[in-house]
Amino acid sequence: DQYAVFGHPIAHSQSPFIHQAFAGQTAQELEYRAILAPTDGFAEAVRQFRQQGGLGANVTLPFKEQAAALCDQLTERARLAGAVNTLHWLADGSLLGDNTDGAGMVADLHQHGVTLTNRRILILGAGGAVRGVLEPVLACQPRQLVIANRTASKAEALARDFAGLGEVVGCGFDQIEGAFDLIINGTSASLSGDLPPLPPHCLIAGGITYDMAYGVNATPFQCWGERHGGRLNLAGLGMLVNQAAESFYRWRGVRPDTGPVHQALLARLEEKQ
Ligand code: SKM
Repeated sequence: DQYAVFGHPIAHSQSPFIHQAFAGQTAQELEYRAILAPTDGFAEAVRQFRQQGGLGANVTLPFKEQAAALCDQLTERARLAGAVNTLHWLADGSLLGDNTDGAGMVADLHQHGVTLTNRRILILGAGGAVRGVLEPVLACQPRQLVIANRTASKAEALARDFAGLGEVVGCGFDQIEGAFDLIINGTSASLSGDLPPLPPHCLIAGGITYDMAYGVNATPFQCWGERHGGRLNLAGLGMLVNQAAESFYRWRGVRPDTGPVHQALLARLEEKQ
């Protein structure tokens, strides 16, 4: 049985390692490979993969929106995300699109004992990564979700799109008010070390920070959390493993144990460094 991840670039992807580990653990016979699709040839690459017997695939940057357009049906969370990271060909040959990124992040937080219900949450950024996780976050019913972005109007527009799902407001970085139980970084700035400007007391004492990005070492946003009294300052490697587990479950009907795979992945990244 054949699965793959499509992206451009794709060499950095840990998905083949993660899914092969899941397959070994659950005794599923499958192959999972990384496919570099040309930037203007995503649909064609997917068509070829299907023709060669592909049953499902993950999709990463920059193809998630194009993947959504390719599907016959979308899950509600993928429709709201406007993006698909999981393709699944159903028995009738139709293509279902799902987005497991937000569920993966929420599962990672839950595994660390962090619940979102009734919390005041700040999310930084208003791009595709943030849009992709809003439905699962709001499904946990936080007390309030504030989306902050350099360009306030983009955050406000995103907040309006999700207003039906809970208490959501958008604002600029300079308009952040009060303190939050949890701050999630969904800007890509973190990787370049360029953190969004945050007011000094926006994290409650003993609060939680979560960087959707990951690296071998602590990300600049994790370091920010440590400096500002964060009790737990997580990065996105757990999200990566958990979104993969959600995809794997959709394809195979089996829930892998993410803990040992997360550990193995950490060891692998450290070794590569
Ligand atoms: O949404 C995930 C995607 O499923 C796989 C991935 C990767 O392989 O790096 C990253 C995220 O975009």
